[in-house]
Amino acid sequence: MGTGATLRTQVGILGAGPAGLVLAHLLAAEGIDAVVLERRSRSYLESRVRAGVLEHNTAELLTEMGLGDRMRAEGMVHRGLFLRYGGVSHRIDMHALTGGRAITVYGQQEVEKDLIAARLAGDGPLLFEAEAVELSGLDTDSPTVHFVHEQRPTELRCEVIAGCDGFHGLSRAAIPARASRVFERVYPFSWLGILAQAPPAADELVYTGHERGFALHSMRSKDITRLYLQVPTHTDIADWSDARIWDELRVRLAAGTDFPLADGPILERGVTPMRSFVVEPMRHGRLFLAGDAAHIVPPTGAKGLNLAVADVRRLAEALAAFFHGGRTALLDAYSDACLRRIWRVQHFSWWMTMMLHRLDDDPVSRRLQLSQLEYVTSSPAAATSLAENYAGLPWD
Ligand code: FAS
Ligand code: PHB
Repeated sequence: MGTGATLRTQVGILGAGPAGLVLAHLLAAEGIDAVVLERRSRSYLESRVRAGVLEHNTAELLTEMGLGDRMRAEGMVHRGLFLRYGGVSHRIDMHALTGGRAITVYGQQEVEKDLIAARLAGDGPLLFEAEAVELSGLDTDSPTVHFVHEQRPTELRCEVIAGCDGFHGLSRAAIPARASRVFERVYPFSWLGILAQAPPAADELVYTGHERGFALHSMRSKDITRLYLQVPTHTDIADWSDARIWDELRVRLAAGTDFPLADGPILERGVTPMRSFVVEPMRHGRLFLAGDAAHIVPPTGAKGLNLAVADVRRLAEALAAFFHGGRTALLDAYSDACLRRIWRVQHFSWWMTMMLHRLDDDPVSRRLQLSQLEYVTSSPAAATSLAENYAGLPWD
């Protein structure tokens, strides 16, 4: 790397997504210095439409961090969700089945706006359009992030690097292949997602397992609906006209008097591939991975963002013990402790995906899915299992 400026901090954080920014805020509350490097612009992060569901734990943590005001004002607390099949919606009463836990529907871009505003208001440095290009010294106590900002090569000398740079980031690749193991399952379908200027057809989320395929009705406000369709892998969004999207949604969601799906202008659309992915361990020397940099779940369980927050809550606690007392036990236990929750969430996301998506043309598969849907919507024990995982199991 060329010799540019050199910055110094305690923790270098790659990525200003939910993982990086929640970590930065938690560290600031502990008086630990961090610099956040983000390759994209602020406007990109604040407009990128992605996750929409905050687990009970995540909403509580944002509130505890003092970042929950707008979420409480504009987000929608949902105490239940629907599974819809055979043209009938069956409600899972999450709140009753979990002793009072619920989800909050609040778009990821809104969470990003709140986190970015808090960081810029005084928590510490957040550099946009600053791309990390190399990590060095990971096996020393003074690793370095080499990055480019405003066309200038710069070095960030730190004591710890947090790889919060997502699935396509740099940090996971900085771990030598011999020192890590990847677990991956790519599903033979994707999700076509739209954001529509149309009032939601129901007060809560509706997941459907139609014989033509999966569909999901979610929302962002009383005027904005978020909808998803299972489509074949490598689907080209250009092949799906507005009319085709709405027609397929109406069929799969069995739109009708009890589910008046209203169409409207499509404000945003995209196709997201579906995979389960985990890298083990989530640490290499002084580099710690968190969030999508370490794992990807199929979005059927609405877990991606929430799992990222669970990782960094644990990492922040471990870094506080390290910087305030030189204790390394929590850092040494970080990866295994995160992976226990990650695999629980991977299983739940896989389970929801298998129950609700068209898997193949085998009629046995369909009968097994219908039997499972009938069991989950009629057995309190089965419904409780779905409810406690969907609302988010308590953090340990
Ligand atoms: P993120 O990917 O959010 O953030 C990583 C950041 O690092 C990015 O801003 C990136 O620009 C930056 N970065 C990367 N490389 C860098 C480098 N070299 N230098 C500096 N910065 C770098 N989850 C759900 O729960 N529900 C959903 O419906 C859902 N939909 C999704 C749709 C799409 C298209 C995608 C891609 C993901 C979706 N997810 C969903 C998952 C998503 O919400 C993630 O779980 C969540 O963003 C994870 O947060 P982070 O780990 O912070 O990673
Ligand atoms: C969303 O509202 O974007 C959403 C909701 C539930 C999911 C995935 C995405 O499982």
